[in-house]
Amino acid sequence: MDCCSDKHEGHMGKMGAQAAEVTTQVKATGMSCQHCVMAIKKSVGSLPGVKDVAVDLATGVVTVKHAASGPDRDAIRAAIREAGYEPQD
Ligand SMILES: [Cu+2]
Repeated sequence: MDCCSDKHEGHMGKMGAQAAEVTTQVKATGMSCQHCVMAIKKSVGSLPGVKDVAVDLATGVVTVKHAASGPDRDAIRAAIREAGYEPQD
């Protein structure tokens, strides 16, 4: 039964969710406390397809776990900017 399972990840829905999950990291400036972390998490987390958002205050790196289908890097950057912070890359 596993002869072609690797070809079906893209349209297996829930079953393939784990394998289809990707991580995007965007560096941002302006974050200084837990309030900022929450603001970023709320804004980025509201994008469709996002499963988890982590913010490292020390490095300014926002780590987003999301579906392979999206959101793309630009959408994440836009959400960070919308929350009031400046994406750097
Ligand atoms: Cu803050």
